Amino acid sequence: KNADIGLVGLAVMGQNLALNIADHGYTIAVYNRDPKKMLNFIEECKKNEPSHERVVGHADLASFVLSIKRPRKIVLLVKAGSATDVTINALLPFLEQGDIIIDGGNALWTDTIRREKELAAKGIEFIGSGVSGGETGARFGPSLMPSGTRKAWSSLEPIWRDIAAKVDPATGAPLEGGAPGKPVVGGFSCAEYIGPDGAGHYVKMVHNGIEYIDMQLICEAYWLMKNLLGMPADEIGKVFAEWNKGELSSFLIEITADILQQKDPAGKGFLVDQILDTAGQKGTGQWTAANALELGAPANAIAAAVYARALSSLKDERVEASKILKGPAIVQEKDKAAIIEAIKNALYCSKICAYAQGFQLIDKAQVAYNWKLNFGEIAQIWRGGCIIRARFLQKITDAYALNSRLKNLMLDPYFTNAMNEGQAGWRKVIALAVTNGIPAQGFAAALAYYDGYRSADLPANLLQGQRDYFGAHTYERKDQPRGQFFHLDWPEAGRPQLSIE
Ligand code: NBP
Repeated sequence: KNADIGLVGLAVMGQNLALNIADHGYTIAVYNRDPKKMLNFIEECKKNEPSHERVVGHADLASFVLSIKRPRKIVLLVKAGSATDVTINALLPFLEQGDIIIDGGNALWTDTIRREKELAAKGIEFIGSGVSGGETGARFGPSLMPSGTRKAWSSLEPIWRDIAAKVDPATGAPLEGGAPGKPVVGGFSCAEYIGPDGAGHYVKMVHNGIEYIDMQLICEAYWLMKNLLGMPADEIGKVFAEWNKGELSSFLIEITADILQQKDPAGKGFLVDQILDTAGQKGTGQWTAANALELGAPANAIAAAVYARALSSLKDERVEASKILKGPAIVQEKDKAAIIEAIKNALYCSKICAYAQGFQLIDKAQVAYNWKLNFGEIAQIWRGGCIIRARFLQKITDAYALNSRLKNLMLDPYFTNAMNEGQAGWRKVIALAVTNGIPAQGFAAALAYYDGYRSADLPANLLQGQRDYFGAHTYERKDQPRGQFFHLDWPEAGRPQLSIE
């Protein structure tokens, strides 16, 4: 009984998180459904890992569970969905009251709420923890978004804080440089208690929704530079590398600069030009957009990113349609420097909208699911380790520190100013995309959100009139207090006027 923690699921995430935990001085018991994978992992650890003695493999669940100190902490990193339920049910006969299961998979938050309830009835604690950062994050410091009871969190907290990504507390800059056996220590730890039951997985899901639109916006910036300016991939990559030195600095911009400058190993120019233009998806972006629809949150840019991937997947249809459906001929722009600057503005302003939508959605969710979430802390733990880590997140942290009840990120003075400064370029880029027939649905959706949100008046007066006309749904009047509802018998009232015409 000497393991500090256990872990089930030795695929890419489980192996890396186990090594991260061991590097921080904890003894970890590991188990995988297929024992061959566990044995291979242990063999590899012995060859390559300084902390291998602290990783102990088990081929059967009973010995695995019994080897862990009580109250037991068992991390699941199995395929999200039914595999998680199967694994929990397999563990249950060996668990005792007060033991804690931590699901680090990308679970749907409603599943986490259900699992927490079912396990609480059996005296078992359940933490749903978002884990972001992919393979490298899991190995050297992910962003961790745990939720469950405070009691369970206090038991997990020391390990979770140790293994999470670290950032400079003042600047928010990630502290890099972790290596096997030499983890990064000190700094602000990107692991923070999010709230009860499914809150952690919900926040992780929205993180992924933001990731979808963040990636889509970067792709649109690349596509506009390629098509409006005729720039080759490596030159565009250098622009991204330059942008990475300023307010757009982020993990995604950094890897984009690398990807665009990568030569094709098969010798055909740049690799990006040889990659088939169909994007896959595993579902978290779609969950985010679907839940935004359900809660009535205007996350249209996040949804646009999901639709853009769906459209990209119709490659054969698009190839056929391109022979039939015509658009304007692209006229390349002459003033390269000015257009690049405008695209940069479009990217930054759209990105602000994407985050504004993500936080607005989380705000709706906390009301719907009875959570009390701390937006400043969420922004803080996204500063390091995760895929959307960015210099910009320090500004979001600052915005919520200044006003924890901020209604919309765009209303923070820094972001209001950024939108004011960038919007001329943003509008110009979208106009050029439209007149040249270049799809830029992420930029355009974000601008529609911005223009809609800043409009005191919208044409929904007519819409409500239509609803009242055909469905007697009633309307409120501008000249009467809110909450008083009116109905007109439209066909009757309208007919005399129609007959005059
Ligand atoms: P996968 O999502 O590919 O899952 C593979 C693991 O699940 C293996 O250990 C496999 O066991 C186990 N498993 C399966 Br599949 N069905 C099972 C079942 N019925 N019972 C028990 N175990 C089962 O691995 P991953 O990419 O490492 O991701 C792990 C979790 O972390 C997922 O929930 C994922 O969504 C989440 N996540 C992934 C990333 C990423 O970048 N990959 C990032 C953040 C979060 P076997 O070896 O016996 O088949």
